[in-house]
Amino acid sequence: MSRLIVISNRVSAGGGAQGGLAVALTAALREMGGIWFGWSGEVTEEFTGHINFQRRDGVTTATVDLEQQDIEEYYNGYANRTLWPLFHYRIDLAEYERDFAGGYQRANERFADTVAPLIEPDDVVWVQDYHMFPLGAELRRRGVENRMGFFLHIPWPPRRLLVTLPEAPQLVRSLLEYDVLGFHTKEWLHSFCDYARDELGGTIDDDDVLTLDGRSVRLVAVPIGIETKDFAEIATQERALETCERVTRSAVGRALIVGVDRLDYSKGLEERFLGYERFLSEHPEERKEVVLLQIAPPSRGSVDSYQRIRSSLESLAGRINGAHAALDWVPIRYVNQGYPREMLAGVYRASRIGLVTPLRDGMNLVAKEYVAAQDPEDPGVLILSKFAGAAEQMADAILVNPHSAEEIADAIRQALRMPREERVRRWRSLMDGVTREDVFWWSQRVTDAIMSVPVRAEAA
Ligand code: GDG
Repeated sequence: MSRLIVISNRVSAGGGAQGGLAVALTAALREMGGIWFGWSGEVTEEFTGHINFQRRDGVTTATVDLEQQDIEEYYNGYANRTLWPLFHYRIDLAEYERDFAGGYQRANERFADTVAPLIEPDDVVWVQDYHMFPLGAELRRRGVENRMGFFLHIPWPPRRLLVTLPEAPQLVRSLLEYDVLGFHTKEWLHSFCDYARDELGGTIDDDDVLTLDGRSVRLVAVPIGIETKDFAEIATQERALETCERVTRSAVGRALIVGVDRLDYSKGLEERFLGYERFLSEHPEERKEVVLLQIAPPSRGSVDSYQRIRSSLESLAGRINGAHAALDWVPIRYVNQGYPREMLAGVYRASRIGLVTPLRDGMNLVAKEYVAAQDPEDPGVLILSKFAGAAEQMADAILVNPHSAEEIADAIRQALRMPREERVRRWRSLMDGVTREDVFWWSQRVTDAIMSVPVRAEAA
């Protein structure tokens, strides 16, 4: 029986506060047995490769500490200041530094050195996300012949943008060492194919198998989901209902519009505020009927562009509130902190509109959580960006162009006026999708795809 080796930048801390991805990977690891390997989040004076093993929730985790220079160049540098902006189409923010690229490669070699001895012959290796593109190739170099898959949680950028990355050809070639490459959507998969075909001369057959330099890799589009059943249940339990009531009371009869996003420029928060401002200016009669509650826990505070977005949002919220507030009403409640999942579920349930308008997003799980938390008898309306991966599955949301303040304003008005019957019909169809294609469905489909690849040693 094959064990599963999950490799990702960070390993879940376990416990009850985990997000959907951690829950799904933990479930897959529990079922197959195996190890979850990654960076501990800690810094060490000198890299030793010492592994800290722990057993949590029936899963073995194995973590290593990194040197400060690795953290600066690999994590804060190449991952967060080069790849993240570029893969979210923001070449204006991407920094192309050889030191970052070098540190990224070095950290991946260190991960490979450390994890390779833990991998047994029958194990299936599943690497997660953009921090670890070259890890598969580094493992192959160390003689690992196991079945290996990679899943990308963010978009794959269009070819015309990717060519700005000096290391793109090597990075993409290194991906050929995996057996399976997973993306959330067909769109990201096709962008990958465009690059591999038009820049590198690869060929792609009807089954989405890419062949390049004599190597073949299977491409799959499998959208990640949430732990829908649990989340819907949480939303009806005491802590969530308490929060729901508290937030509803604080809105004193007004319709709540909710946004929940890590404070990140990809999430379109400034554009969202401007769209809401447009709604307030265009519909003065409806102004005092709504409140926007934006929850935005800070992330990656050490990277400059994140500090910039934080101060820009603060001044935007201040300006909008200054221009529109009344004695008994503030249009935007902007909360710069995180809340436990149970409370988030309650906030979603209390909100008449879920406003999810990223400029680019690999998938976007908030959209799915919002749907799962609704009261089936009186559900709210999801307004969703066309440019989130989730839009491919969620056609019954009101889909908007997040760059257009007018479209956001129109969508808010449409949602506020939507009759209950239509809200129920749209929600039912969204909820069916979110239930069918949940996070367990996702991890099963991806692991099945990796397991169906013949083992190299046998194939040879
Ligand atoms: C990446 C991709 C892709 C947010 N605030 C709080 C909180 N959250 C939770 C949400 C949700 C998660 O964080 C955010 O997930 P998203 O999918 O929206 O976005 P990213 O963090 O950018 O994730 C994304 C995802 O990977 C998975 O593949 O969908 O496209 O960018 O679960 O609820 N959770 C708690 N308190 C908060 O205040 N507890």
